[in-house]
Amino acid sequence: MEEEKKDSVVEKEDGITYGQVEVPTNERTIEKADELYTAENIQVLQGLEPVRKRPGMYIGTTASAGLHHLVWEIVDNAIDEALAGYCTKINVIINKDESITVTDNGRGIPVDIVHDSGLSGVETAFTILHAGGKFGSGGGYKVSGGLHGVGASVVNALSSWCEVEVAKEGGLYRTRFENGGNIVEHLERIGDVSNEEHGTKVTFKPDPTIFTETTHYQYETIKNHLRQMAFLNGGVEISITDSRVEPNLQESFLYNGGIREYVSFINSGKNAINPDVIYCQGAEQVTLVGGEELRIYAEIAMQWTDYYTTDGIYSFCNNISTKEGGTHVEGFNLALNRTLNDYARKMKLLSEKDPNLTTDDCREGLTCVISAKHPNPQYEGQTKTKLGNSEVRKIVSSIVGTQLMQYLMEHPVAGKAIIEKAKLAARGRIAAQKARETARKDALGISSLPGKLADCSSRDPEKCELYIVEGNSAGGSAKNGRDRETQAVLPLRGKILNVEKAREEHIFKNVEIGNMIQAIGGGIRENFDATKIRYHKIVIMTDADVDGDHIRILLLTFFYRFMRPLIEGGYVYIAQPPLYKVDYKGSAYYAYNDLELEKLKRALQLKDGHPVQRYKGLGEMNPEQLWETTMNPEVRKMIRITVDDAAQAEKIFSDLMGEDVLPRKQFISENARFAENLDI
Ligand code: TSJ
Repeated sequence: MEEEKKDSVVEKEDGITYGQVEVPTNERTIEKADELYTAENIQVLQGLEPVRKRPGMYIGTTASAGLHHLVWEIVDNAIDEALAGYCTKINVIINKDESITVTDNGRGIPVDIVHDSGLSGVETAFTILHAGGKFGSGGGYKVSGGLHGVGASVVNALSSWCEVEVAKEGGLYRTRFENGGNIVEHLERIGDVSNEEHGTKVTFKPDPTIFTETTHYQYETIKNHLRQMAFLNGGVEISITDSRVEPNLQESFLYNGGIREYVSFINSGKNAINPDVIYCQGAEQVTLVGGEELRIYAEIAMQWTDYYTTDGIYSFCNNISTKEGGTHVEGFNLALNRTLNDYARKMKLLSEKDPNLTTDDCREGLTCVISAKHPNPQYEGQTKTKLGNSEVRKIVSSIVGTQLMQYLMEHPVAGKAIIEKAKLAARGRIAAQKARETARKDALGISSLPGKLADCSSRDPEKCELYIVEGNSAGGSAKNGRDRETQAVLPLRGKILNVEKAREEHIFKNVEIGNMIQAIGGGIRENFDATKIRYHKIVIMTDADVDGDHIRILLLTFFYRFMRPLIEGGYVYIAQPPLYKVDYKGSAYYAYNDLELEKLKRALQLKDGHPVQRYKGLGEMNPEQLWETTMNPEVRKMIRITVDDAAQAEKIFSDLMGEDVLPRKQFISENARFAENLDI
């Protein structure tokens, strides 16, 4: 889905129009004489048509994610102003008509005429592609920036209308664009403001002819993103208001502790090994071959918990999540491993004969946020979310190497606890290795599919579905009611193991878990291979009661920890069995929630007191009913599980599995904050 970002040097065509102004052709943009520009900075004026022609090139998708991407782009610009040191507060409002307003208290976008375009700075930013940075004076560089690093002009191009107000140097200015960025009101001074008042206000309405799938903004999605931005940019207050509901929803995020508070937030509800979050930071000036000076900044916050997982590292570059890691993470791993081993030897916590701790040993239970800011980031990897700049490796490793060692020397109690945790991990690793070997031998012995699995006959994974069903009786109904060609059924007995709380060696001995691993067939953990899975839909089917909720969460946690690509790839679903059945004139009608039941009663004009059956469990349905309501692809409803923010997912799972029951209840009542409803 990701498409490559266009080169910033664009071949110019004849007579390109943008806004309503004709651009002279065959001229390279003249750069300001007092600024040194490299080839990469040379930009050619270009209108907005390419954006409307191929929106996917600029925002990835025109589905819900792309719709939200527009907000991220605008907010990024305000965050840049904050990083430049001129803005402390950003407000985001979802308006009643699903337009979005973003305001900041920065300097205000420049209103002077930009020589190259003949337009005001504001109009230039909003009507010329790749105009970002053109009107910016020297000094701070743009470090923020969405996945594709495009700007206000892209948002404007994809909006049915867009209004900008700037308060600056005593004046209030305003301009308006319509139908994909045409200027309908040029920037004009419309009033006075006090000299202390300054800032930018942008309101845009996404164009429904572009966003054909949905124009509905998700409060939770925007809230989570803004909270993440507030964590990554400590000291900037970011608020969200949802004006679509009465009373309005409003939340505000301000973390003066920045990523330290991010780590605390992720770890809340877990038991900490070191009580304080350890924090390292530093910047380095790098001189490139051409003599260009770059300032690279990195900060790292870390805290160990009594968890057994090694995937608690959340890395970012320029506020963008680097899901595939990269040089900043490599530098961190290197320094972490070296420092903990050096410290452990120095403090005699590891004896001469003990082997070194591995990186995974050091990472067990660790929650860590790594945030780098780089003026010229290079992204690699399958999804272009892997930081590639090699100079970052040394910068991060030197920051962590020095400052972590210093912290440990000054905090010997925490230091000892961390080393003991890593030593425990090493012991567990060796035990797990043995358990795995035994498990492999066992598997070789049987090498067949689990006995309880009623497999489907098709061998085309794309067509095949695996129903994981709570209880043997529901399993029986599902086996008899299913489409034998494409639907397989694996019944589970009772509760499955909580993998969040169990050591790996126990996990591998658990029968139910072994059955699922065998049935799905893609392996686990780092050896998981999504191309080998035997079913492209894994459907969790549990009762609509407390036990069912719990089993569902345990299963999701298992998939999240052991087969994460299954969740990331959108292969996991939750079946939605009906809650009610109404018999009326010889036919059966089903309702999946209370609202539907009310609608149904009205539609059938049922008298009060007409009998309604409330299903207490799947077992109450016979095979035909189960097929008819829950398994038949023509009519069933399923929820597809998605995860787009790893830290958020981590938080959800640890909340869910933690001792505290409240988050679990809340999760269940909200029916999966990270799940999107699909009618399939
Ligand atoms: F994206 C956007 F353009 F729509 C947008 C920009 C949206 C929002 C909500 C804020 C902003 C924005 C831009 N806030 N603050 C600024 N600052 C500048 O553009 C700016 C101001 C002064 C100077 C200067 O050198 O004096 C330079 C810049 C880049």
